[in-house]
Amino acid sequence: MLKRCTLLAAAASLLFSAVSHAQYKDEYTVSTVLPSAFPWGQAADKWVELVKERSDGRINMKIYSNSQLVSGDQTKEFSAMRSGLIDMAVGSTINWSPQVPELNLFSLPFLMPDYAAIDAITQGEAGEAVFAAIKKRGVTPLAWGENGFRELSNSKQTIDEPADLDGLKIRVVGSPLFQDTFTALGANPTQMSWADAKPALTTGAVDGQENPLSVFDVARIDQVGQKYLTRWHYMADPLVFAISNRVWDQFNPEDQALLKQAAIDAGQWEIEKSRSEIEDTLAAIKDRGVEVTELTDEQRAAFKEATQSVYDQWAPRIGEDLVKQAQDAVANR
Ligand code: X2X
Repeated sequence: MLKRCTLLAAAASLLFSAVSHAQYKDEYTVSTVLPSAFPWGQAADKWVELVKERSDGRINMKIYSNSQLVSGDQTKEFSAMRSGLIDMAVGSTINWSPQVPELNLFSLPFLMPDYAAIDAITQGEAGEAVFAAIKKRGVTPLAWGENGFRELSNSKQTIDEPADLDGLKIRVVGSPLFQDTFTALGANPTQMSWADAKPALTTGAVDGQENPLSVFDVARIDQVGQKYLTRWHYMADPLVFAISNRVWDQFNPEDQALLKQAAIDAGQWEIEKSRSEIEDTLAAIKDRGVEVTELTDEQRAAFKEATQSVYDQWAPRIGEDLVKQAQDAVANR
């Protein structure tokens, strides 16, 4: 009897795995903005590699970089995932913030002074609340990665106080929050995709931009006239490994756990790697003749002060409680 039961159970489980396996796609699309030459693309590569390895080749994912699945418009990536046009993505909080207002949290100027502050938010209750907000809007977040602290570059002059930004045309991406930050600083912000950014810098349609050092370095932003770089660490954009709810629900619980753990491991690997490379990246940028300005605490405080209005404008949209939770996490880090 026992033997028969065991056999039956085995047959049932075989059948179940055959059926559930049959529902899986041959290949899942993974969207990214930046390709493999950048830490962001490497985070996605690592995820794909770990999933393939741990599933013995049952779950295959293919990366489409340069936002090509949304014709270069990175602010449409989240909607495309929600509607099932894209299965998975490793995306920046900035690019998804038009659809998930809570993600603007990370864009609040000077909220996170250092890596420990980022971790205090992402790894704590505020991070959980942000993940819940993403899930509610149709996408399942699995893990955090990191694009990095975004520094300011321009083609005109050294910037070490807000007045230096006066009238400068700055390329920004994503959320209207950036319009408000740069307007508060007296600059003239213009929103455009990453695909349009380099051409705009080349022609001088804009004077400056903000991106992590790794992006400045790999994309060779110095070659399009960006001679001045200010390390103001005004914000950092985490990356989120995520999967459309519709696709997520098709995986059995074991494979859901596998996908999630692989994302966590890939994210941790990428965060550590990109943080450890930052000094070398900085040296490489300086070697190419870029003038790098480090702000003193006082100078940074002046920028912080000048952008306080952004909190008043945005805390209600992000959620006052979430902003407070994040501020407390930073204060207690
Ligand atoms: O467009 C940018 O600046 C980039 C590549 O950093 C993002 O996608 C947020």
